Amino acid sequence: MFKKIRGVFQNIANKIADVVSKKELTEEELKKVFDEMELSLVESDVAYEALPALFDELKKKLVGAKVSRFDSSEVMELIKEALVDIIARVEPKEDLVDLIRSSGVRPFIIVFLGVNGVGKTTTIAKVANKLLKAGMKPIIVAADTFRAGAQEQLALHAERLGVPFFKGKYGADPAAVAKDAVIYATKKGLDVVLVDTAGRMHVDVDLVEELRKVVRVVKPHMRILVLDALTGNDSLEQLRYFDSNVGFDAVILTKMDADARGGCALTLSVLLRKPIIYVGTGQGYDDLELFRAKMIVEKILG
Ligand SMILES: Nc1nc2c(ncn2[C@@H]2O[C@H](COP(=O)(O)OP(=O)(O)OP(=O)(O)O)[C@@H](O)[C@H]2O)c(=O)[nH]1
Ligand SMILES: [Mg+2]
Repeated sequence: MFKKIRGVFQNIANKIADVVSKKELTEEELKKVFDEMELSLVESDVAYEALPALFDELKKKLVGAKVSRFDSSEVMELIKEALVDIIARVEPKEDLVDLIRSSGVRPFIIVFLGVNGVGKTTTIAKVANKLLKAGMKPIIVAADTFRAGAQEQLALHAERLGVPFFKGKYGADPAAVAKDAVIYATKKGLDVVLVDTAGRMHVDVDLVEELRKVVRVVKPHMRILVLDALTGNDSLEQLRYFDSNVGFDAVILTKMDADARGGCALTLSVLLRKPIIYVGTGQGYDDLELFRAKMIVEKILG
């Protein structure tokens, strides 16, 4: 995991350690090293437009740092601190479970959004598992009434977890299905409604209308955009597309366990203005971790 970006930062640390063997690091020296490494960073999925903010944060920690016999492991520690500061910008204030509990809202409605294949359905199962463990009663709703197999996949997760499952007929209006599910959940005294939506392509105009309608009709308390770490810079496009067309409140970043490059979390930390609440770290129900800057940096830099 993250071999690529780890190598890049190690390289930066080595180069810096060379430059500052006897004096403190200047901004010009840091800039030179950073410029040399720009391409490698971009190849590790750090978006080009995220580079200035990354440089600024490194500058704060490294320029003027005076360490006798500056060695690369010390530089690495400073780089770690800089990355923690950047990534902490998108840390959630509290765990989703606590947020739901303290909201006092019942049922708390969450709509999951995202392009096809990013891991929405799997993530919903993981969130349901988390809620169950916290003693809450979730219901899973299939508002993807279009794709063959979408409902079955969700139904199977619900059955395995022992969570109620709600679906409409194939081809039914997803917004109506979601609304019915909310009415059902209210009657049954359930705590959280988890609505799965159709993926397809993010340039699909009909889908956007469909998602907007779901949001308009069920008025979710939270809209979670699911992004896939493996899609690298495409995830930036996805979040901008969803931001301007549907809107979202928080992100879950999936497939961190399978990500060899590692820059996606860093890019999102710089450019996202919403919290990343969890990261997906595998295919099992327990493979959903709270997003914490220190933990992410440990994963990235080892
Ligand atoms: N390694 C790994 N695989 C994951 C993770 N999350 C999801 N997956 C896998 O990614 C694939 C797609 O996941 P789905 O949950 O079906 O994705 P989706 O967004 O619901 O897809 P559509 O319904 O087609 O839009 C599945 O094989 C999942 O097991 C994760 O955190 N790590
Ligand atoms: Mg799905």
